[in-house]
Amino acid sequence: MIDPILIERAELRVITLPLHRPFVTSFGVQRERELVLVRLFTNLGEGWGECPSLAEPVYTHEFTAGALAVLRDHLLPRLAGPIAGPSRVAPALAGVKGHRAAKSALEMAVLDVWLRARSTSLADHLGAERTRVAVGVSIGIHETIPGLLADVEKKIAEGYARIKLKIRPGWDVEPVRAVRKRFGDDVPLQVDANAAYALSDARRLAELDEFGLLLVEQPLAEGDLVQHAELARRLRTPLCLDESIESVHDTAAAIALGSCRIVNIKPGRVGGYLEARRIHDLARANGVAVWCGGLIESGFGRAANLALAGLPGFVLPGDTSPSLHYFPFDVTAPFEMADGHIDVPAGPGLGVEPDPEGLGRATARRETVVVGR
Ligand code: SMG
Ligand code: MG
Repeated sequence: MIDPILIERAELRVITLPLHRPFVTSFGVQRERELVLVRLFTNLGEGWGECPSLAEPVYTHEFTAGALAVLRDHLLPRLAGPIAGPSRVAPALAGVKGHRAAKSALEMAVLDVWLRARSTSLADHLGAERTRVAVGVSIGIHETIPGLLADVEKKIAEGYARIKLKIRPGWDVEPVRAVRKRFGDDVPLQVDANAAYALSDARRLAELDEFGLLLVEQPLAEGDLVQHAELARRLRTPLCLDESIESVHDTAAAIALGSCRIVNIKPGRVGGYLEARRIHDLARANGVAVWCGGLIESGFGRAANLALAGLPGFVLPGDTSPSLHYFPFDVTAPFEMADGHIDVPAGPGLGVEPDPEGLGRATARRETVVVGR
């Protein structure tokens, strides 16, 4: 029997990781990756969590300054008493609406502390069955088709198990056609619209059906479960939801309505790894495939995502590319990809340690919040 966790203090760090090149999606251009790391100091030791919100509220409502404020002023104070285990974190924070990425960072850090105290890996705790997972890569919107083809060629040569192209109105059928023409029909290929279309674009989107895509990810707005169900009836390509799925509750509604056949699970979008597992379990029980999405996390978030991606219902390659695909350096030791796969971390907790040099370089600012006693 291990004592309950008592959080003494938390260190909130804003880190900035430079990107090799800007990452362009239908909602904007990311030139660097700013995110918030949480380090908890407790009676049982330390743990790390990552809040993968963006610098601006353009993907969800969360953003760096808001995440810092909600962590400091509203979430950490709710964790001031003894915490019996990681499963008690979400209920303790439930009084605060939304802010799922910030909540997920705290649950992740508590998992890290608690699992280290038990010498158990996150992968084992979640029920991962694989020791290595297939890795896909997400390719942003390019200015030209030749530029895109050169990028895709490089990623195929690096051995990625699947290619995802970002699309938006004006950059959809032509780039997909060009990639198929150049690299053939055998490349596992999918597209992600990040909510850039409306149901009135159904005909345009149906033109993608001839390319044998694995899926079309989040074509319509996040609230459009009913419209996605209608679109699903008009396309042969399976629909996958990302932004629309913030909880197991949303997943149940999407499945009941027929809004998707596949779900992208991002722990930061759904409030944490335990909710992510519940979504996996529900989807699996209903024959809905899931895969692990990415929010350009640092090595901490990527480590935890790899653990999740080891669960049996994760039947499609995830957006879990090694961090050096995006960044010149990371805040943990970098993961290596071999044959399109990365090993699931096996060490206790998240299974990764901070790299003091990378962490020092990336840290833009930090503050300490006193939590208990
Ligand atoms: O982490 O490799 C990654 C990025 C994967 O394309 C990716 N994520 O909607 O699925 C998505 C996007 C959101 C990126 S926001 C920075
Ligand atoms: Mg997406």
